[in-house]
Amino acid sequence: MPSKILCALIAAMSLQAETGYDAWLRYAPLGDRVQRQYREALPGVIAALDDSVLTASARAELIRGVRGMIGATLRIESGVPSQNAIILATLPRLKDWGLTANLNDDGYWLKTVAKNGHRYTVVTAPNDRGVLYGAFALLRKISLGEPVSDLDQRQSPRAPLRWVNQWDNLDGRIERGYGGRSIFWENQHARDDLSRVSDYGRLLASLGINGCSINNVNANPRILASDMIPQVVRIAEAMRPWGVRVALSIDFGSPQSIGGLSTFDPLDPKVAVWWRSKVDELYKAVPDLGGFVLKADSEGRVGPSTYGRTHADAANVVGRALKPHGGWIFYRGFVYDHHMDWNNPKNDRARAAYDNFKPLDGKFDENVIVQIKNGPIDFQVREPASPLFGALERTSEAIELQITQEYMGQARHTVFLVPMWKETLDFDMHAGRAGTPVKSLVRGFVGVANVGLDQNWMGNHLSQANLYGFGRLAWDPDLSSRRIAEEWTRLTFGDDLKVVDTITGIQLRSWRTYENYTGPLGLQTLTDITGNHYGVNVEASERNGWGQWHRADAQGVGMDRTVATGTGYIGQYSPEVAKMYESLSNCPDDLLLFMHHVPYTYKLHSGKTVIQSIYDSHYDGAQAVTEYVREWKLLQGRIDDARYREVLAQLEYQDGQAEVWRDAVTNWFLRESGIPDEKGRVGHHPGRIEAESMKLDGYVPKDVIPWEAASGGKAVECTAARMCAATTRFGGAPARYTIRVRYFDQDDGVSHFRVIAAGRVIDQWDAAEHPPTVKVDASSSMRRTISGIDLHAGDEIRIEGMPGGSETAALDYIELEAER
Ligand code: GCV
Repeated sequence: MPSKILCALIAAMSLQAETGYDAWLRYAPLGDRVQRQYREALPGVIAALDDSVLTASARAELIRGVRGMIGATLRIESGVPSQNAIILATLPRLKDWGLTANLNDDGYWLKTVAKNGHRYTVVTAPNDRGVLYGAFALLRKISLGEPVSDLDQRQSPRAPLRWVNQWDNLDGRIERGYGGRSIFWENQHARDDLSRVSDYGRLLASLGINGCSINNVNANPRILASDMIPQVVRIAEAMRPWGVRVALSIDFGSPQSIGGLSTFDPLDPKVAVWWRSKVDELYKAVPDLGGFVLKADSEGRVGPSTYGRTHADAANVVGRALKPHGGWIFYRGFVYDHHMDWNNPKNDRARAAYDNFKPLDGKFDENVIVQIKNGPIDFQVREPASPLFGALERTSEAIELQITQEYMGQARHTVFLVPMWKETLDFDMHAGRAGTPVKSLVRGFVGVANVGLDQNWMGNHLSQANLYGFGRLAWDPDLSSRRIAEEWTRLTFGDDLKVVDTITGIQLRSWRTYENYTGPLGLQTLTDITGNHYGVNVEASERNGWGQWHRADAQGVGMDRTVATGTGYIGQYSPEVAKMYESLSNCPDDLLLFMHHVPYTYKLHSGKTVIQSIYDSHYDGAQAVTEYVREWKLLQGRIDDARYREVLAQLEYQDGQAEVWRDAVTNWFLRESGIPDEKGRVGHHPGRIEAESMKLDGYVPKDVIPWEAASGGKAVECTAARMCAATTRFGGAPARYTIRVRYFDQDDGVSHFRVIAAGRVIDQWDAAEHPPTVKVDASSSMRRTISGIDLHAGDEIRIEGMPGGSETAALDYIELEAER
């Protein structure tokens, strides 16, 4: 076949619809020339010298990857082939090859070895898990077009414990999961079909992740019931070929609730015996169980405080049961009082982790890991590094990062979190000496992943980059954000330079963008914190016990956490760090309002006042998302159409949501501060016609709560069981216009909308999305864009809404913009 035709065929094949299921392990065919080069560089034979399930997985993966990318089928041989070959073997198995390497467990060595006149591509490691990781690394090299003919690459993971947590409930729902229902559980049982679990294990192994807890940290005690153990066994079997140790989240009250004891006091010998026998029972069935994750005395979970005992008492009684089996207990540092008195200016949730755990430093057993969220609050859009990282000197620590985007747009917004995580990992805690970045202090990395049954695992193609990025950082926290973003993009969408540049560019800007339109300057995500953690609700954090206060009032904004006049939180850092945050003049703008309460007129290092900076960043953030849409559209035809369209729809939706955030937050601060936007944008929306000011037929005005969630604080609702209409007469200059209709689409029905201009139906659609709300609020606010409409003075514009289910076809406004 002529090579041109072949190339075209390959190009067409690689543009076939993709679901995202294979994520970064697509092994898409490489170009013809590259395939030829790899066929020459790679042996055609493969041999696994260890008799191990993991090595068998490594071999199968290499065969699969090489076939996919290069179109060659590796031949399996046993023993050392007397021809060029890929050899998979642990280092002890290669004793007489003269190969020695100083590698940590799970590390690997890719080495080209000339021996007996043959060339061997050796994938070796201290343990079989490392061999598996080496196989994935070799495949990654090929996918990225790197040379493989003369290999000598040694890699060791920085931290031995690299786990993901899944917050899956036994009924199949996932707390804060945005990619569908649980791959593990349904109806209180492990799913019959666990093939997704095995495929998840493969994704995790490709990143070097070696542990996965399979149920919610808000744990159902039943997970430890004897009849659940066979279910856990099945899940562990599905993960085992990928070297992923399964772990369980446990409830601290279990000795009582399922053990039948009268107590769960950690110092009661009966309780210790119960934990030992339960753990023995589990390990008999799952000998490689990773251990437990424990959330105690937090957000309503029971804990040692019931008996006046400490977190160390609690962690150690469980840890001692796990110890003989090599199991770990990850004890969560996320302990705080969610009934704090908000009137007391000295109260501060940010202090809680340090206040609870610092006094216990040195009292935890060796197999206890205190699992600390990256920041002191709760996965907000920007937080400083938790002071606890620098404070525990004689206790093992893990950093907990949230891959699932709870406060980060819930996979409906593209937010690449690696740059944020790196800021924490690289932050020097000055823990006794300079040069102690968080990444050097932790023994473990934990990512709350919450993948689900959706074909693309996460609910948004671009969100997969966060799982990838977490795994890569857990392996090597020195990797740059750009490198990770580029790698992921090339593996996931191919090598087209325009595609790589565009997607990498969007990803790298996306955290700052999201911060700009949600909560800049350390305000934290200004979302509905007592509700869905998604849509905007500026005051939801105030006047309640949850402690995510920003303390905005008419004069100023921010939490005073200084030692001098505030909560004293800053004093939990080492003196060097505290010095930076304590003084207004040294505190970085990005965290100013997290650390200080200042007047709106306070001048930032940027030269802007706080209020103007809030206005500007919201406009910048929303504008940046509009730009993503423009850039993404230029990729049409360069990636498969299915993912092109799905991501486009997601970005267009995000664009509309960013506008809601922009308007809501800026209007809220305008009303509160009374200080106008010096650029005249806030509160002025030329071309916008509020639905409540239109001629209404059946529609009735409604106050939206919170008021900032709707333009002018109001919407109109169709509460009659018939079609309603809102009509206006066009009074502008005749031209071609884009009409944007801002309406509401809740998750409790399907309304139908029709737009008629000058007597012609110009658009109609069903409001059938599933946003995380049944209310008319910011989370259900949607935007429909209709372009190319010629309007003349006096033309009637009419929006018709037909309610469906409990949905009321609510409307906020229309906006007309002349096209250029
Ligand atoms: C699993 C936040 C989340 C909760 C989560 C908790 C935790 O508060 O909103 O859903 O509970 O963190 O990390 O334990």
